[in-house]
Amino acid sequence: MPATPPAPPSETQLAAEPAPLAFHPARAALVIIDMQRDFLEPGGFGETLGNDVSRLQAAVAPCQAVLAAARAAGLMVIHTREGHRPDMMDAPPAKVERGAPTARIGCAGPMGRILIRGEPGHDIIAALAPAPGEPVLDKPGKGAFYQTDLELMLKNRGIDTLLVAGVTTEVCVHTTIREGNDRGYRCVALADCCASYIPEFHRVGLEMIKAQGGIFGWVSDSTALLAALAGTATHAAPPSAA
Ligand code: C5J
Repeated sequence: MPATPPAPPSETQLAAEPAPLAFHPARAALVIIDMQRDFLEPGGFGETLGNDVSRLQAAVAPCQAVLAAARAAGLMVIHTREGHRPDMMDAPPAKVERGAPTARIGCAGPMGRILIRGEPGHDIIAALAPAPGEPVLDKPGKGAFYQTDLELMLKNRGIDTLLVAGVTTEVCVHTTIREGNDRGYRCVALADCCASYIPEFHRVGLEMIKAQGGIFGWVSDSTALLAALAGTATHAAPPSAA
């Protein structure tokens, strides 16, 4: 006989735009997108594209704060990494060949082969290292749902709200939020926990999410999430999916 799901904990209110959002901590996941050395450190994929990677550092401390709060509150925490198999069978030529980087995906760099799984540059930065038991999702694309088991994990854990952090705002964060929105999740971008190499894209990327009544999500920040989670009980055993 199937077990009766435990009653969900009480909702908490998150200050967000375009409107506050009520969510159950046990049904929310913190999804930290691609906080990898390849994007944040010199010599990686981000720099080969001509970017100033130091711009992404602003998101690290806010991410650390929400990660600690999410763990304390018992939220599901998921880390993602963009990258490819060493044989690059999952890397579309159209992606590898695009643009004029100083080194393409798969080329040797100071942190190993660029954007390749198992290489030092593919690792998540030490400041945001996943804890044991936290899923680390390897994705070949920009969105965290594409060709991954993210949706299955979320469904099995009864998750309906995604609190999204990471880099870059207008690429992998945006794509993941758009994918999640289309699948029926309430997706919240945590503004100061996201960053872009191009500050204007970060600003406008967030505007796009919350415009038109929240056309594909909400925008909040680390301060608001910490306040929302303060005083919430530990929800280590979330309810099953309905
Ligand atoms: C990019 C990402 N920008 N994680 N990837 O290529 O946003």
